[in-house]
Amino acid sequence: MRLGPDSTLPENVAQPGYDRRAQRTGIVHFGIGAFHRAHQAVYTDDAMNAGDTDWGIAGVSLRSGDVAEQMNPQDGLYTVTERAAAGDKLRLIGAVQKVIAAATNQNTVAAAIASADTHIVSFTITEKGYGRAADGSLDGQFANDGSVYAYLAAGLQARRQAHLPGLTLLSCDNLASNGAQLSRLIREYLNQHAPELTGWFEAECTCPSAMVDRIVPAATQADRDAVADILGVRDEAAVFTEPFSQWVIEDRFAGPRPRWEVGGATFVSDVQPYEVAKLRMLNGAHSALAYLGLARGYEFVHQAMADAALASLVGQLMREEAATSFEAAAGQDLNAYADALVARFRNPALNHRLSQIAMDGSQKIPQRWLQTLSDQQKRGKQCPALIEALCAWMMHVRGDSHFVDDPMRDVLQAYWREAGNAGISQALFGDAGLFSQYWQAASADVAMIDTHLGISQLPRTGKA
Ligand code: CS2
Repeated sequence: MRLGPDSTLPENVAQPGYDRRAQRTGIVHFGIGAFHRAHQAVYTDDAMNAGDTDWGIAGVSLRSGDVAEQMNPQDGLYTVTERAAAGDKLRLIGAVQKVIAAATNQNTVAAAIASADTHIVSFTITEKGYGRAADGSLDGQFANDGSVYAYLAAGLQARRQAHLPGLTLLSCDNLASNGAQLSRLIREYLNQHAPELTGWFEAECTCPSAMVDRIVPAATQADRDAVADILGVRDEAAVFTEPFSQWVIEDRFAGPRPRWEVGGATFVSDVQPYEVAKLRMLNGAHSALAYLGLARGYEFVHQAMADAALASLVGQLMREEAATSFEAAAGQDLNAYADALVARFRNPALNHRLSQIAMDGSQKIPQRWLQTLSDQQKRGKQCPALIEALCAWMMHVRGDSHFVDDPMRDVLQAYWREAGNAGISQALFGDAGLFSQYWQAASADVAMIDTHLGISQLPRTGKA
């Protein structure tokens, strides 16, 4: 039996306290993966439990129909399991109403965006989903019919024609200044494909930035089996996460919004210090653990953290390199933040795979590492921990003995082949290097990279 509105669940599983059928759809969300279901949808559920109405979520899945198949037969219902050493806590979430598989339902997506009930379109489409070229502008090839921008433009066009007000377009991905980036990319898309909409978009829509945080390891079959044992029905859309959750949102909405603050979200005029702290400290440490940990044969984050050498490197990366690279907000205690991150990484109940974090490194390291390196370079400070992590990433993408999951894999491996071991640091981070717009390595950095890569011990021809 599948989970559904008629399922009778055990008493210790918290359930929506509102009438789901009486809710209109107020939010269209692109990228309805595990992260959204464990984060923004929970805050929305909290707001609805507190009495807010008409913030039901229509999820859009861009890549495959899998999520639609997981969620629609369950009427959008799913459970969130919070995992801590002390045990698991389950909760049923009712905020998601349906999932639209975009590829086969293009008009339905546009109609959802153009509905008078919709006020917010939000996004968790991962770093690569934004289709940014190396310089941050819109990658022309990406802006095809199946991109998020094409769906958005069709929906906005219909909205404008119906004389409906604009929307809040809310990025919830781990990009620096995610709202500003989204706004720039949409504008570029519209300029090229629907120039008549650009003025309306600029006048009527807003793109607030947001810092989102919750660790959500990908669910396994064993996780879902364990939940079925507890629930007595199968939940194919179940998500598993940590107790911690944070959401800091720039208070710049084009229209109404749910009271997400009921669930602990905070609204601020400037998200940047929170976003930068999170990207450079949490995500920066995560990526370091991923590449260094995988190279040492670990599988999960908590295992890598149990390695004293790695824990110490991550401490140095967060406290001495990342935390000192930017101006904290008033009252933002970065040392306490680092302490809390260490405790979260050590959560033994959360099997967070290093390989999940290692994915798409080319899209992640600019905002997680390279911007720190660049800011510290301006202060004349070296970052040995980050350099060590960077080397582990370079070796990782060379992919000698494993599959590399990264949209730039072929480019990066061609760089390795062409530049060879002796030239790779320059090719990637030198003058005109592939990533030089984020950070250009000084000669001392290049020397450090070469030492770490053990250039003299490596075959000088690189990968065949
Ligand atoms: C992780 C993030 O997969 C990754 O790259 O660093 O998904 C991380 O778990 C979240 O940003 C935590 O909020």
